Amino acid sequence: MTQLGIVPRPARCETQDGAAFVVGESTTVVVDPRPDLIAHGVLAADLLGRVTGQAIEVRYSDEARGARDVIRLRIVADDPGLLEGDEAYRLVVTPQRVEAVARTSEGLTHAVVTLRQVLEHNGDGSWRAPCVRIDDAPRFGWRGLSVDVARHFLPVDSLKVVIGLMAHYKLNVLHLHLTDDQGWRLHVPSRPHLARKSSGTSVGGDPGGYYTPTDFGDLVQYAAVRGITVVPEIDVPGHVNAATHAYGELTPDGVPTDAYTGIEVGFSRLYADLPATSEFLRAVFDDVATMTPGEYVHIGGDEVLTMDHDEYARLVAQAAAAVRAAGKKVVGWQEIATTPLEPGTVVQYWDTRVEAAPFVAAAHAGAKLLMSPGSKAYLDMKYDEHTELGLEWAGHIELRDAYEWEPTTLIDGVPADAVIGVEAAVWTETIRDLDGLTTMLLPRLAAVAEVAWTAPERRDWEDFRTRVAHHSDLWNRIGLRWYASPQVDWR
Ligand code: TNX
Repeated sequence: MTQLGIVPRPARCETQDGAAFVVGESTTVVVDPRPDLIAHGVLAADLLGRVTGQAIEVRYSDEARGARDVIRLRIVADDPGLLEGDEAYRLVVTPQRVEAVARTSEGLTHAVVTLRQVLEHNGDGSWRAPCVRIDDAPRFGWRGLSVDVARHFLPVDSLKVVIGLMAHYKLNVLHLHLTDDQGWRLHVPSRPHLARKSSGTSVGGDPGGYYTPTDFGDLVQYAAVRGITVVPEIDVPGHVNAATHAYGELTPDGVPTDAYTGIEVGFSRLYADLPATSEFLRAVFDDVATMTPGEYVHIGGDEVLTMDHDEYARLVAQAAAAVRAAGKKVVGWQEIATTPLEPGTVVQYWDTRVEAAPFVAAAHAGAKLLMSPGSKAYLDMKYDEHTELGLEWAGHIELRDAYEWEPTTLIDGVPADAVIGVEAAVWTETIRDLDGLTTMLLPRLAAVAEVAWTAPERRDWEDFRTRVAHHSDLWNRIGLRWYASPQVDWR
């Protein structure tokens, strides 16, 4: 049996030796003449065409059932053969045709990127997909990547590359850490000085920037077309120097704080007793919620080192109330688990050095846990001591470390069904541009994606390392920088 390099590993995959579907000049993508499917056909043709280097035509048809040389995409609400869940898909490749079936457009995108992953050079300029039948669906509904655009700003075009990579690995949540001590990266109409005054630089005095509401809408749409929801994070009540720099009314003496380009954490804060604070929280979260079609808004809540716990809890409650009043659900870093939470709040676990008790209590009170353990899923950690970029506070994370962990047994006493999913995170204190970012993401993002997608009994390191070896070819063709982990025999 030929081994296909599909990552994350599908639930079921049967290959047949020898025969293949050839993607040639006359191959077309065929969809039913429905507006949503037409858009899908165009995206699929684009995704596949970029790999093969040849434009693929899209046709609409009701009569393509028997047609040859076609890649047919179908959304079928009641196909009994599909696995359970909104994101399930089936991909069947025969020498005559490729059939992709799903219940939703998200599922269909998973089928298309799977096809893209199995395409191989024929040697004569054409491409082939080995004959295969795949039935697949994800383990977790939240498969995320958090990107820190505050420490170093990342332009829209670079984020689109990241979104493309996420779709390739079937990740479906892009969490943007939009604000921190060093910069405020989203224009908020009701508080215009935030982006105007506090976006000019990045860590070390590197160039800054911010997203206008139009830029942000563009990102949200670009992601949505690829099955990805954007979760914006406004980090409060710590990590707020960019806010106190723009609005002096947020500080006790009314004087704006200085701009900050270092990488310390924990020193900045809001003040619960200032009248400007609650108005600020309400206005900012309201505006951000308005710009966000997704269900969730992230309130941060991490690393507040200069405030007593009561005041911290009051501020977290105010931020959460503002998010809920704007019709969204709340996500926060793990520290919020020490405060009273509404059921359905998502607690993002990151620091594995702390006690389990608050998470167990939060889970029993109806909170959900999102797993981003620093020692496994923080993709800004160095691979080893020779890695040029990155930090080391959570240790070194080689590819195998990012792969071999189980989200439901990370925290003693948290029931498995409280785990909503898995999120990788990449912080950008040391990462200055897209090349640096992809060097830290690849290949580890593929590993975390498999942890999030594939059932534990289907996960196996030896199997993963041979599959992921196929992926460098595409990274190279797209021109992405990546880290050649010595744990893989790259092809
Ligand atoms: C911890 S994780 C932080 C960030 C840093 C990161 C660096 C978390 C919620 N806070 O402020 O950027 O470590 O790895």
